Amino acid sequence: MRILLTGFEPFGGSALNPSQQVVEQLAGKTTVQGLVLPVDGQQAPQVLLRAVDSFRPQAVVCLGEASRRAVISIERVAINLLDYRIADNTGQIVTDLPVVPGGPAAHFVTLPVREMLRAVQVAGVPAELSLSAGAYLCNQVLYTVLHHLAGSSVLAGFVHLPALPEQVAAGSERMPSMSLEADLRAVRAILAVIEQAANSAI
Ligand code: PCA
Repeated sequence: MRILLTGFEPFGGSALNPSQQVVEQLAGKTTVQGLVLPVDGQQAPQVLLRAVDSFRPQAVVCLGEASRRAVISIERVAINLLDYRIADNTGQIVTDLPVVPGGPAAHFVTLPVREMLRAVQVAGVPAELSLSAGAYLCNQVLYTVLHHLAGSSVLAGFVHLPALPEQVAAGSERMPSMSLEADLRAVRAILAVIEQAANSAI
C-alpha cells in the first residue's frame, strides 16, 4: 500500500505548522511518502499533482493546520471556491474565484471518513467530521486532488490539525491547541484505517 501524506509549511506569521511536523515524523516509514507543500496558491496544487502522478499512491492524505479548531477535523467535502482570508506566503490574496474553472461546485472526500473518526477517537484523541475545509489553501489542494482523481480508485482526503501548544504560547491570542504526540497518534490511526480499507478492497 502506497500512501502519499502531505503537510504544509508554516504560514500566517507562525514559525511552525503541525502538519509539517507530522509529515516529517511519519514519512519514509513503511510505505508512506511524505511531501511538505508551499503555502503558495500557484505552486501547491501543481507540486501535489506532480507527486501524485509520479508516486502513484493508492491513497492521498493531506494534512493542514486549522489554528482555531480545538479537535482533529476530518474533512468531508471540498468546494470549488478560493476566498483567501489572509495572503498566502507569496503575498497573494485570491477572492471569489473557482479552484477549477467549470468544475463541479464540490467534491466529496473519498477516504472512509467515518471509520477514520472512530479510529482517532479509539486512539484517545478528540476528533470530529467537518463540512468545510475553508476557502484557503487546504480546501484548494483538497479540491484539486479530488478533481484530479475523480473516477479513479485512488482515495483522497484531508485532515485539519489544531495549533501546537508552542504556537499558542508564542502568540497573543487565546486559542485551543493539541500536542504533536496526540497529532501523531491520530494520524497513525488514520493511516492504519486506510491500509485496512485498501487491503479489504483487494
Ligand atoms: N492550513 C491552511 C493552509 C495551510 C495550512 O496548514 C488552511 O487551512 O487552508
